[in-house]
Parts: sequence; C-alpha cells; structure tokens
Amino acid sequence: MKRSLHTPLALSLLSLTVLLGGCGRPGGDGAGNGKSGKADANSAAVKTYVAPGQKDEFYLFYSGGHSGQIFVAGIPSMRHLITIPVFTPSPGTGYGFDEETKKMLGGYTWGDVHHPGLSQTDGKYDGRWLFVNDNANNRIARVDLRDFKTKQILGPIPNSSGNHGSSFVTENTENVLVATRFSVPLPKGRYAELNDYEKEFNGMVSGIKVDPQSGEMSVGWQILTPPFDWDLGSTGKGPSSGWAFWTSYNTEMAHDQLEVNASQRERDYAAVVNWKAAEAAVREGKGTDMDGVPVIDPAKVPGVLYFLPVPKSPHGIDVDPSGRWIAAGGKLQPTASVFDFEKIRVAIEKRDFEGEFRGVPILRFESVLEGEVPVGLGPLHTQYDGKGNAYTSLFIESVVTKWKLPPWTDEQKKDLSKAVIDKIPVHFNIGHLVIGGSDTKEPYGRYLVAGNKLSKGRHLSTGPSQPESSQLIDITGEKMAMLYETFTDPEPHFMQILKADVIKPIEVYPKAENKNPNAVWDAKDTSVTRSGNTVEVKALAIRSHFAPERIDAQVGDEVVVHLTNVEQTPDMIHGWGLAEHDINIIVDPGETKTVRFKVTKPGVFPFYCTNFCSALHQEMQGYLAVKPA
Ligand code: CUK
Ligand code: CUA
Repeated sequence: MKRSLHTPLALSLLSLTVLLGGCGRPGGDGAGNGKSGKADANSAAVKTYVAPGQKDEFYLFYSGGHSGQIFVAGIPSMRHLITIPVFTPSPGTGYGFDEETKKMLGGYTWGDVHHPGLSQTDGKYDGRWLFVNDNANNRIARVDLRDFKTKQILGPIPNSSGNHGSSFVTENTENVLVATRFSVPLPKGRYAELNDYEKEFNGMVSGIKVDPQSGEMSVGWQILTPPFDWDLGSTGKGPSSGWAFWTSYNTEMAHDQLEVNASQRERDYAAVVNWKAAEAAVREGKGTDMDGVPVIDPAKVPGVLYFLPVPKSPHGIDVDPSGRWIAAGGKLQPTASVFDFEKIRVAIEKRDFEGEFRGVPILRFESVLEGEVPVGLGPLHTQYDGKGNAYTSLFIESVVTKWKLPPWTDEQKKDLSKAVIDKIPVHFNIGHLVIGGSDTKEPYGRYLVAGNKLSKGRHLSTGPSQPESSQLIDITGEKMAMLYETFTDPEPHFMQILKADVIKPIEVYPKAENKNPNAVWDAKDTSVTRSGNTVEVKALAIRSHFAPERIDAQVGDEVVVHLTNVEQTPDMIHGWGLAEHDINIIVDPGETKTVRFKVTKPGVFPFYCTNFCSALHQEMQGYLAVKPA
C-alpha cells in the first residue's frame, strides 16, 4: 500500500502509454532511468527549463498549511520565488516584529492555511488580492498582489470555529465565503456537554464582505447550520451564479471516534447555499443579531439553504467553468458524483425534495445526479481545463484521473468508465490539485500541479521529517505528462495559478504615497525625544548608515523607533536588528515601520542593518545606550 494502488484500468492505460512511449513520467515509480524515461526526461526538461535571467509564465501560490504561510513559485520552472508570511512571524521579512504586523497577528504565532483564493472580476482573476483561510484560529487574511504583503487578518470570525471551508471568492469578489469545519456551542464562550452535541452545537456559513475599492473584509451575514463538519466548497458561476456549495463529512453528527462514527451513512450532505438570497434576507431584516452579525435561521428563512445528498464522506465539491456541472469526491467511494445545477434549479422550483432536516429541504439525489464516474480510489478534489475535461485527485491510489464532463454519449452513459480518459501516477498520495483558472470562467488549461502529501524518499534524505512534494503535469495533450517535481516545507493544500502578466507589482513604495506621520526623509529631520518614560525615535536608513546612530535610554523606558527607508531604488532593503532584544524589522524602499519595546537591562546594545545592502553594509550600525535606572 506504500506506493500506488493501480486499478486494472490504470494499469492497462499505463502499460499502453509506456509501450507507446507517449507518457512522460521521468519520475515514474522510481528514478526515471527506464528505457523511455530518458527521452521523456529530456523533453520534460526542455519544457520546464527557464534559463537564468528568463522569467516564468505563471505564478503558483501554494498554501503552506500549518506553517501559516503562502509559498510562491514560478511555472513552469517550479522555482521558489518567495514565501509570504500570513499567520506566522517571519524574521526574514520582519513580519510580526513591527507594531502594525504584530497587531495584525493578534498574539498568535501560527495559522493553518489551506485554500488560497484569488479575487475575481466577472468570473476571471483580476490580480488584485489573494485571500487565505486559517483553519486553526478561524481567521481569514488578505494578501495584496500589488506588493505581495499581508494587509489584513480578520478574525476569529464570530459565532463559529474552524475556518476550513474558505476562501471561496464570488464572481465579482462581493464576498469570500466561509463554512466552519468544527461546530461549537453558540454564542461562543458558552459551555455545553459534548454528549449534547446534536442539540447544543452548531455550524455556520459566513459571508465575508469585501470592499470593492480597498479590499477590506468584514463579516456581512451568517447562516446557522446543524453541527455538520463542513468541508470543502466552491462558488457558482453562469447558471449557478449567486450560489455556493460545501460538502460535509459528518452528517452523522458524531462527536467522538469520528473515524468510525462519521463514516456510517451511505450519503452525507452538501450545503447548497443561495448567498444572494441570504443577502436579500438580511437586507429585509430577517437576520437575528448575534455578536454583531445578522444570523439567518434557515428554518425560518426558506430559500437560502438546501441539503444535497453526496455519497460516502465527500471532501471536495467543485463547480466547473460553465457553472453547470458540480463534481464531488466521496473519499470512501471510488466515484466522482456529477450533479447538474440545471436539475437542482428545477428540483427547487418543483419542490422535488426527499425530505427535510431541521426545516432545511433535502434534494432528491436521483433527481439532481447526472452520473457517477468511476475515477478510482479515494477521490478528493476536481479541477477543470475549460475544454470539457475534469481531473480528480485520488489520495489512496496516488493518481490523477482525467475524465470527460457531460454531456456524455449514450455509450458513455451506459458505462461511465468510458468517460475516463487517462490516469497518471503521482508521488505520493495526492491531496489537492490545481489547474490555473479552474475556478473561473476561463481556465488556462496548460499545467496541472499535484500537491502530494508524502514524498517518501524521492529526494536526498533529510532524516525522518521529509519534505512535501509538488509535481507539475503537462495537460495540453490527450494524455497527461509528468514534467517536474519540487519539494517544499509543510504543507501544500490548495493552490492558485495566475498568469504573470495579469499583475504589475510595484518595486518601491512611492515616497508620495507614504502618509506615515512619523516618516522622515532627511537626516536633519530625524530626532530622539523623551517624554516621561518614553523615548521616541524618528530614524531613517539609507546606504550605508542610520540616522541617528545613537539612541540613549534608561532602564524602565519604553523605546519607540519609527524607521523610514528613504531609498527609491528597487530591492534596496534595510533591516534594523537590535542585539539581545529579539527585534528585527525590515523596511522596504519608501516604507516606514514602527517598533516598540521596553528596555529592562542596562548596557550598550548594538543595532545593525540585517539586510545586506551595499559594499558598506557592515558599517551600517549604531548603539542603544541604556543607563541603569
Ligand atoms: S483539504 Cu488539504 S487535501 Cu484542507 Cu483542502 Cu483536501
Ligand atoms: Cu542597509 Cu545593510
């Protein structure tokens, strides 16, 4: 079970492609030194080689899981470009050390990033923002793609716990939608017995409003749900515009031994949410205030929530680029269930329900299902290439299956295994996969990246803690072809791919834009002023000195340093590291940052520039002189 468990179909396809020499798998199951491996490796190398000085065509933003960060790489080279710290302090960029970012982190030193979501205009990536969730501490963050910096962390989100089911962006970034993974007693802070889980606990779907100009997020409205553990989601478009979908893996409402107890039912539910109706209901005053948020009870406000039966502990639920087909993967069933939103719409219109749960109508499975495609073992997530094909990740099989979306031929309808086009092994145990723009109206459709959970020795040994593996797959042909493999820190979940020319990041913060009242641009304006026990410093950095170079203080003082990097030259970054005080701020060209700390021990402490900036970088230093009290 360690490696791939191939189905007979996969085996026959594989042996066929190996015979034909058409399937590029330089990695294959091993080192890529098989007979055809060499030629494949050569063509894969050419396809992914980006010569020194040349640039990649796409950005890959992959979630860093419990590292709390976003990794950014280029495609096709897969070269790591930067790490964007989001929920975790980062001395390399000074993130979490200066006052502003420290405040944003709110005392937390980690988060669990799973699903980055790019902002959209008219159902296409507009390159403005990247939203990411924190599964652990129930927060959501916004990264600005103008400067690749985290600008806002919202949360913990009220009346809910465990933001796993986001960040799912609506077609015009009106909302980033969230569903809770964990249910808790509400209002928050209330104690209830776990044995009363079904009665006392609740889940929640939240609409996080996004200001169209600033991108500023706020909690707009919420929909109360039973204590199902909501899992993955996606937003509608085209015919499903205004709707959103999440799977649940625990409609059993188990609160212990979930491994067994949450795998009882043949079908769990997906939430089918009409978020436009929810917004209208809130406008009409149909929400009840809870912790400052209008909360909708779906039993009292019909039309906002429906349950859709989905086989066997589903994980991903993904709307295709046309907005009509919705594929869900049941982890414990070897099929992708394909639903037709057109049928869902008709069923709702005709009130063709199989029952209800706590006042929420349950759609009739048979009425809305288009078909179940036998993709293989352990299907998790599905992506689309915009050419009528779907690609599903199979965790258990360690495979990506390519299959054809409806409409199917009569022959395919009789035997949906005929809709399966290709399978490619990945190494090993894939979680998410991504095709650029799969969640938009216009996928790029050229590359697929597999985010594998286990790398199991496909790299130089790094001891018991092995890196994660991400593999780049060419999907331009009928058959998929493995191109490249790269390794990262824990732990890639979902990813986004953005065409590089969609964005034009800035290279310096323009001086004219710096409205910080403590910014200084000329050495004559720098100052050290004392008021009471506070020593306030207005300082600047420029190659290759600080002004002032000396700061005097006394034990018990609070020191506040506002440092402006007056450079307007790209990549001329200065740091301000203070010895033995756990302080290192990094200031980009044109930026002003503030750091505040108490001096508790006497002595003379050097501070110095931490970012190598010029031939005289070593000379860029000074002293904090602290007299005893
Ligand atoms: S989950 Cu990670 S493999 Cu959090 Cu999106 Cu499916
Ligand atoms: Cu400034 Cu080194």
